[in-house]
Amino acid sequence: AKASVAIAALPNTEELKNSIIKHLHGSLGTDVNKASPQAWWRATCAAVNEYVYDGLRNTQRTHYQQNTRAVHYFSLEYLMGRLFSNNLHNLGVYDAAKDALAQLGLNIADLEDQEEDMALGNGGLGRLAACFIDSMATLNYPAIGYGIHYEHGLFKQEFSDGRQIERPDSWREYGNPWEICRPESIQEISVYGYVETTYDLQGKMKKVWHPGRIIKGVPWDIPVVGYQGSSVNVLRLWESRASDFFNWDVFNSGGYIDAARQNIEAETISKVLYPNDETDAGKELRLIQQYFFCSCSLKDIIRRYKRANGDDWSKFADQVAIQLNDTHPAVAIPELMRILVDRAEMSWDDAWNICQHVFAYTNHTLLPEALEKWSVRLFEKVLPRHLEIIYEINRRFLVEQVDVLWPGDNEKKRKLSIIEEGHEPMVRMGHLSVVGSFRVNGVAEIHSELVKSDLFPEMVALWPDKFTNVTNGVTPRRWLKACNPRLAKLLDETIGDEWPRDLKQLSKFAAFADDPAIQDAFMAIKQQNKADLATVVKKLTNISIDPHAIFDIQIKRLHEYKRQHLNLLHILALYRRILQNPDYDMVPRVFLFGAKAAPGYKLAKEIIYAINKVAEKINNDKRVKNRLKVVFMPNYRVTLAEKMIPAADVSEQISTAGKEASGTGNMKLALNGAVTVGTLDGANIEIAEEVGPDNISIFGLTVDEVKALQAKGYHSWDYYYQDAEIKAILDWLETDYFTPGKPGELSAIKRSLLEGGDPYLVLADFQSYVKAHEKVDTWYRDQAGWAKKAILNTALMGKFTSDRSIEDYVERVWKLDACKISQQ
Ligand code: DL6
Repeated sequence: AKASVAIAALPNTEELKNSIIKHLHGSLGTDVNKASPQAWWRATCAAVNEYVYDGLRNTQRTHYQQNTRAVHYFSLEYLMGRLFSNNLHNLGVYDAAKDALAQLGLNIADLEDQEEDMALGNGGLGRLAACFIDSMATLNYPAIGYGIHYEHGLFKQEFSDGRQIERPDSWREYGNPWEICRPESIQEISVYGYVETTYDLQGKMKKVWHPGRIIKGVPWDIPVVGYQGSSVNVLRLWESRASDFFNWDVFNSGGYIDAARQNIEAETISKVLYPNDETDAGKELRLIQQYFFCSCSLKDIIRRYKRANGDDWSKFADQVAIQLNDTHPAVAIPELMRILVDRAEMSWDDAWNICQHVFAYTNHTLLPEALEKWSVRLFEKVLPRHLEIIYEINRRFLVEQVDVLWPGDNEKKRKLSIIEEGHEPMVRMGHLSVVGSFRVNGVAEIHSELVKSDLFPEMVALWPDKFTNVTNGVTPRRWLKACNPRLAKLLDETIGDEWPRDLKQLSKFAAFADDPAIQDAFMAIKQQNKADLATVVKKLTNISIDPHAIFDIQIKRLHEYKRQHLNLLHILALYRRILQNPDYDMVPRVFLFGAKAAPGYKLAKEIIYAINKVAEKINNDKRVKNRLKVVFMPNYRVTLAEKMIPAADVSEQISTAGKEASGTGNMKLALNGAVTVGTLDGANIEIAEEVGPDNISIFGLTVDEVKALQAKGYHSWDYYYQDAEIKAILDWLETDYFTPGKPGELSAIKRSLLEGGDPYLVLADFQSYVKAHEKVDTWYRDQAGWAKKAILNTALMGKFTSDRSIEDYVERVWKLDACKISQQ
């Protein structure tokens, strides 16, 4: 019932062909005889944009006419990947475009490869934001994504003798056909300076912030096309520039160099995405990035609100919901307070009442190192007025909330204070986010429980109804329909074509799990996808892999808690068994990795190096007889994920229980028919509930067991001394077997697991993990049985669409109405 099509008429093959040629001539200034693939790609994008813009205009006009309540998604990261095939699929013109291009003598896949990934994010959090904006447009919810228009996205990864090298990512060096600059909506923001306390004639105190610098925010809009053209929403990304006003002054006084320097400083703000874990470097710049995009976005929201509602603020909280994607945009809370109290001259109580009905906060991690804190000193320097506002929010919170529930309890006040005391006092952004929001959610059932029990138990006592869960999801348009067209076609033929917008329909596919014809078709598709991936692997790494082996895939950021080194230890165990027993019987396995390590994260980079060195040895060892292959794919990103996921037999989701908030790769892989080897962590638990114990291989300690083991005292040395296999593998890594002539090159892993205390319990889970893989090996030998498991994984993944996540946010948090778009 919600379906509506924002675009009046979609093109057929002939019309698209004509439009592509028209743009080749009229927009690109070239000709069919000499156009490069890049020019063809741009001309095709321009042809597609004619329809996208039609939908965009209709959507924006309808929202304005109906004065709709909207959600504003504030995120420092959007990991969009490529938009070409996604937009064609969502418009429903992919086949028409493919045919049009074929008639012009072009292969659509070659044009797809012309596009750089839009990698404005690190990993799960940024990719989730990208899936969410797709779903919000598909479900016709009025929504805007706000973020930063980074000049350089996440670094490109290369390997040099197995070591990670980072190269800059200049994704839009030659422009990006999907974005529109909107100079008419430029905003100016202030930083630095000092605060003056003044009094008016009635003796009323007023704070005046005299900023030290003014920066211009230039918005770039990227249309977000909903599936079947439902709505076309906008992702608005801000680029920083020096303010004209400020620059002019300096320039006039003869300071050419100064003016240029100030330009560079202002532009630095949107220059680079911070790879997570780099928080120590450039803290000041990172805080300014956060404030820059929050302030520009709030001003943009207020401008739009005032255009529809004038100066009457009474409906603001009815019209505006703001979702904070982690604490990165938490500074939006004091910024809105500043705008309301200092600029709109509202009373503190009225302003706070608005804030508390506008903001909601999603927590994405429990890892202490990822919970943001900013030094009071830094805040005072960069945002002096905001620090005062945070102090006042905190004072009232401690007096009016904490002291009422726990009178005179200073320990509680110390623990709950937004300001952490100590040698270097800090602003706790998590506390600020909880205090300033009306809803707080975690991203999987278990994670939301841990947010309540371990992270914010006192906040729960203060506001029990504030906390909720929204389990993550992924868009089935990109992560099945577009990336796995063969499986999508089989689904269309067996269960109809409604599943991309109603993923629960997939459950109908379960009825075919025992059907030999569908089993054969499903496995044949997997085989073709694996053969395609083998070609990509050969091209990128020069390693030959056999598509008949089990493809066992671990793709995610590199982090100790995600335990790529546990996977490596298992590979070493298999290799050792093969060397000890030349007839060791196992189904041939290809272990594939894809992961970037934060540039400053030493151990993560050592793990990459070790995997590459072990891979080199195993892949060239004739005695292995192809039972084992190990591949580390360079430069893992969305586009590579789209090639790896459809080809996976086994999905590695092996984090220490309690550490992975949700995971979304786990959902994408299972959706494409991979069987998970996983711990009871994050959304794995909910995946296991959906697919049932016969179709997933669970291992390892549970959250409670992890806590109990750590409470009693975990001694990794015990596992080393008591388990001969563990000891042999770790000792092996210290020799020069994998790095001839250079013993000790791979010893970092052993050191962290023994001297370092093995903080993520790799050794404790090792044998259980080995058994989980033995189970997979046994399962795979029965091909019909395996086909059934794979089919059921796809069929029972309906819960994990991001459409369901968005409906949960709408119901539990945003209270939005869908808006049917009318055509002009
Ligand atoms: O919620 C999206 C994604 C989860 O699926 C991952 O489990 C979680 O690790 C990730 N969290 C982050 C943390 N960043 N910060 N802050 O990326 O979020």
